[in-house]
Amino acid sequence: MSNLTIDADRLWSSLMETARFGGTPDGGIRRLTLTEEDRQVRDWLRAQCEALGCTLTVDALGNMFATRPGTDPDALPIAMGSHLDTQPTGGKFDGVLGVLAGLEVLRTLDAAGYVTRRPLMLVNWTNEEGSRFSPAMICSGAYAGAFTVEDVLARPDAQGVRFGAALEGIGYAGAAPVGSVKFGEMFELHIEQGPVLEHEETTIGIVTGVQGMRWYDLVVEGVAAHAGTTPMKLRRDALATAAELILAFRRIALAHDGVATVGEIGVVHASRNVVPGEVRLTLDLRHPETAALEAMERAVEAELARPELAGTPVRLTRTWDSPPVVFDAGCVAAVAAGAAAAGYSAREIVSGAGHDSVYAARVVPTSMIFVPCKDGLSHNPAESATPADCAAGAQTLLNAVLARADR
Ligand code: HGY
Ligand code: MN
Ligand code: MN
Ligand code: MN
Repeated sequence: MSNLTIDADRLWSSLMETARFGGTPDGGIRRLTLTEEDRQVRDWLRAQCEALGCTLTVDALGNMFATRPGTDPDALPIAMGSHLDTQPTGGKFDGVLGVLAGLEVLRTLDAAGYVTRRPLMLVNWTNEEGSRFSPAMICSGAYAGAFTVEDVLARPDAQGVRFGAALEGIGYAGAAPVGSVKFGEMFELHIEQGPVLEHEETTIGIVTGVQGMRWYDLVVEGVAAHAGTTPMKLRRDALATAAELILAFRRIALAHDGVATVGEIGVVHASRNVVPGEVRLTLDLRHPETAALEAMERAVEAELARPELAGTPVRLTRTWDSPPVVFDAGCVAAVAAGAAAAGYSAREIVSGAGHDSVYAARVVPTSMIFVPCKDGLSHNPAESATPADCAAGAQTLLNAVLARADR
């Protein structure tokens, strides 16, 4: 193992510097994919990578690949990366830590004049969050062949702006065909976005896999009616039914030891003195095992079929299915060895959150590194991690990558 050490202050300084692109007064970040703020942070990253002598390739979905040459130009690069986009109420670390830690690895090698045998590659995946354009991880998904480029480019946001138009608008519609930029392995550093590592006072999460996720859209169809003249027994109140469903989904998740989240609720043509006639919901179901996800989905369907809901029928559409993922044992071992070499406390963990590595793992050996975040909070402006933990994650990344880059 090399004795190269990342520069913790330089990493932290870049995390704080990039936090201004979309920074919000409450200390969070709102940097939705393919917005002006996203363009700013992409331009910043491009400049940093080019200053290190990397070659930047952008593909047709705006995925960015910066390659640092090795001594063997024919060897497949080792990739490090994550995403720069955030949730509308995002924080300073989700995604960007993985990109900036990869940049810190490149900076450390550059400062040491150290050239690896295999090239190294830093990746920024477009639209990991799936908040503006659904579903999440759609561009790493397209890279892995799970979505066509045409399908992605045509997807509209809530204002009807198509992905392709937004991508053109920020100048990151690249020439490289999606999937054409090759790498041999992927290592992604990310905050855990949950409370386990912090609770156990463990520095590094050796991520062995990612739980399965299914997304649904639901439309509850009632009848809009006068709020004053329509007796309770004669109402077809879509919002009352939606309220019952939200609690039913919660019971289903608890019964299966999974998670269920009603992410958005919209009352169509809402007005305070109109009985809600139509309500639209989103539902996010997750579980580490496919059989349990199936069982949860069947339980949701049974709930919607209850005779009591005949007056407010519900249309359910599954819009995304991301099966559970098991990461490559060799890459997982490289992360464990990278943490051990630096003397960090570490434990294996399955990711509750989705990440671009879910799709990277379909095409190359992949693993992830987690570091703790305060109170396990994420997708929240209060998201926070310590400089020491961020540095530990980056050092583990450097150690894991170097162990393979010179073989
Ligand atoms: O939803 C997710 O798990 C991811 O953070 N987009
Ligand atoms: Mn993320
Ligand atoms: Mn996220
Ligand atoms: Mn994520």
